[in-house]
Amino acid sequence: MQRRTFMAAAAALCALASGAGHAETPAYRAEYRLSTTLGTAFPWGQAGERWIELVKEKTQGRINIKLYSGNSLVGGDQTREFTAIRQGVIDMSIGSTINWSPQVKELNLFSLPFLMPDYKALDALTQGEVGRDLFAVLEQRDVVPLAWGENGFREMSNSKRPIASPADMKGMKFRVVGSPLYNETFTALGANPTQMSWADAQPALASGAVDGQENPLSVFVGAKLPTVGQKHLTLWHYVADPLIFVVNKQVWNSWTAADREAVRQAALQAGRENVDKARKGIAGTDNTVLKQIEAAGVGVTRLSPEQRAVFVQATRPVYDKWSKSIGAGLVQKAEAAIAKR
Ligand code: X2X
Repeated sequence: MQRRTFMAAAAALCALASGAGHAETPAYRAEYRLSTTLGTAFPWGQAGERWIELVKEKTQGRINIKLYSGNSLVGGDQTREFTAIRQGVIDMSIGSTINWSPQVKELNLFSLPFLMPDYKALDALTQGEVGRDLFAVLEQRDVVPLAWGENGFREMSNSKRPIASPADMKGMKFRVVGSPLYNETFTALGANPTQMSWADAQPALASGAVDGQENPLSVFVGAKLPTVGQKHLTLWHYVADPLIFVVNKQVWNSWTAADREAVRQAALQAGRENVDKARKGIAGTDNTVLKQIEAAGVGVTRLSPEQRAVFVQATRPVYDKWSKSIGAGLVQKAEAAIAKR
């Protein structure tokens, strides 16, 4: 009896030793691929660099990551990024909610026109129950969401004239991003929107094929849009796109628990730093970025509450229609969180 117990225990120990050996030394790849849309001239690309650096440090070099900005792993087509992460073409990403919304309809929440009046409203969503709900949606799609970052509030610029009312946008050609919601918003305002990738947008603006665009001020400045004739800027705060740090689920599962935690902590830290950087010179009392923009000869239009209300009213049917596809429950939860902020 004693002898049998001993033998069984010895066998179990052997199995454990070989099994544990595998668990502790999974096959790590020499390099993992991290996708972003914007490069290191922008807070977004810098967040990628920072995540890479922090992961390397926290895993003592066990996880090495290379940055592929410009969505180069999907030929520059940012609307294909989410699918590529699921398929394992991309291992990790810091992606905009807008770019993933064609596949994850709930992410259109942040693109509902005039849902979020200010940064507190944006934070109430990403840092609260709505943010957790959205992470749960992503978890069901073979990606592991780790942290929030920020592209920012998207302001409107054009080469033709100042815009203070939808009437000023009549017939104007706007480049919009890859969610049909944007086409509908700009159409409701009387403009002529055309959807294209960011890679195509810059030459289109430079050649005058399109008159205007909408992007956060950090992008307006980083991409030097005043040098391609974008001389009129309207601060209307109509939508904001947060960024989300994710890892492909299979890749995630191939790492040890300790390394996963290191990657998560690195994402949370890089995310916090990214939000601060994205708001620098734009939010609160620090308006150095706006001063820089005005110094470059750009006319800045700030909407009065009455002027803003006209835009809100004109886009309300789009808001109502898209609330249904996003999920009425989620939209109501978001509205309640914003009202309470
Ligand atoms: O394409 C854009 O406008 C950009 C860079 O802001 C996004 O990727 C959503």
